[in-house]
Amino acid sequence: MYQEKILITGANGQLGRVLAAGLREKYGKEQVLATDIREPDFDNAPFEFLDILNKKRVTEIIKDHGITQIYHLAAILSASGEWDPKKTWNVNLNALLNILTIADEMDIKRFFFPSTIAVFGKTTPRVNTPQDCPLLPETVYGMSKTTGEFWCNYFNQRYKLDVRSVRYPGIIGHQSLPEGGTTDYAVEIFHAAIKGEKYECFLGPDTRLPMMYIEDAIRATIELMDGPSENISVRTSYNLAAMSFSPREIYEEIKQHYPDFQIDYKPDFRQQIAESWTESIDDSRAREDWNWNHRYDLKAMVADMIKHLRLKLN
Ligand code: AKB
Repeated sequence: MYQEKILITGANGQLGRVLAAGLREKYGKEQVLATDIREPDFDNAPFEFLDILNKKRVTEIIKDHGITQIYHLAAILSASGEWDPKKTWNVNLNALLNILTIADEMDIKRFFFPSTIAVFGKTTPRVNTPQDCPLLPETVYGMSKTTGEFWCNYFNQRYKLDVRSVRYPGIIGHQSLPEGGTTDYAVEIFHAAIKGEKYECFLGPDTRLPMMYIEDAIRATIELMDGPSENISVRTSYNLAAMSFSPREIYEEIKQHYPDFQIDYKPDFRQQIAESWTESIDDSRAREDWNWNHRYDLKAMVADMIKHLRLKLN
């Protein structure tokens, strides 16, 4: 009987660990191989160390485990990417090119590439950003993801590799604290509120960005990968949206649960990155092609985050 065998790279990150759990629920624990450069701290399911720049090891793992689908999540995010731009390019783009090439050579059935709102720049329409629009990213992370989208499209057009991708907004989840991103404040703020601490926000109060609850992000990923190939009309990356809010707006919503919660705004270098992105996204192509629909708005997301984090932190 044919069984999918799934490889996740960068599986210890904010998305990876929740995606691995979701895919294990769907395909069975042994069918999903998590890999990362860091040891996992969360479960004892199949795991291998993998430096994504080690092409030989990537090939061996795919071969040894009989991999049929790849979710290539390994990447350095927008804020930490600026500390070492060349390393970021190497990890985010050169490693992608390697694994796309291997995927094509080894007949991988489906390949997932996570893109991001960081592909947008100051020439992109800021409100209701369309699917097809000018991309002039200002971070090396955004540059690598934009170029990555073009390579994914190229591998699909030229070699018929079934590559699928979404442009994730900032992701909010209770499972872990994200590291190195510009949207990380939207998770950190919950930890401060629940611990009874004042939160110092590294973005200004009115910086609105597209955001999504992790439950929606994981469901979107699995639904996109499940859909029939002929429905997938975008092979660069789909715009994907759920909600948009500013630090002030999420603070006000959290205050409904924690009336004494306090916040200070001390914008740092991440403010400039956030300002180069857009505010809200038109994701109608995803909604038309594979019936994407978000479930969580700001209110529902805040209530669910608090419910889960209260149990975890208290
Ligand atoms: C980041 O802030 O770098 C990421 C992203 C929006 O891709 N969360």
